[in-house]
Amino acid sequence: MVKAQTMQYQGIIFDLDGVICFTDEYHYQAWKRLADELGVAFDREKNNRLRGVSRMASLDIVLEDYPEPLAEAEKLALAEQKNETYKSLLATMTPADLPEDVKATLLALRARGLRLAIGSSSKNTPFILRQIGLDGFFDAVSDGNNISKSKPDPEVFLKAAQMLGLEPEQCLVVEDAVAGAEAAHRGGMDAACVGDASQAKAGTYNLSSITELLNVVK
Ligand code: B16
Ligand code: MG
Repeated sequence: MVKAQTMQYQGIIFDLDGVICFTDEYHYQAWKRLADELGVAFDREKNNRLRGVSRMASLDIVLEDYPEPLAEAEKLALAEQKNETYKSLLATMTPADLPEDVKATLLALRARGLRLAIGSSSKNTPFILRQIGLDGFFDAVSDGNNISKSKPDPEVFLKAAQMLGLEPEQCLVVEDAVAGAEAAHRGGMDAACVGDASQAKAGTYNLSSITELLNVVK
């Protein structure tokens, strides 16, 4: 999967949760509260399986050990309950929750003339970007509100590339989820991975910090 070192990317598509900001901890807390109420086991290992996965697909994973099947309407209500908890945690975020290394990396990439986009499965993307002071910063935002298939399907990244006016192979995806890295590859894009996906060696580049992006991208 490693491309030539001379690869010139023109656009960088950033996953949001787990890359730009650490809302993954809030997802964990919100799912944990729901799981405790339902009496099903839920831990950080299981939470890792939810990275990049849509809200309803995440619920199915949370309910794996639930003793009886639930009707669609009940599942929608549970997903909504989790989302309300999650949103109340997001409401506590401020621009101070944008990590300094992420901010510095974004500004350095922009100064190099790269086009920058978000490619996130989250329907809460606009709210999160406002909370951390990045509303209007990106050249394109593709998120859970404009896709019909979640990662590992490449739809969210292909739409981001299209919004940037670039071909998939001109874009580099930055991801923390194995499902997200797979989505990038299936869309014909390279992936630079951090966190969980980097540990799993799921990327074209497996980084130990986001600032290493500045070595990968010209
Ligand atoms: P929401 P990403 C993903 O965001 C999260 O990693 C995943 O855990 C979550 O289930 C999904 O968004 C949907 O989020 O419930 O807010 O619509 O990593 O693709 O930025
Ligand atoms: Mg993520």
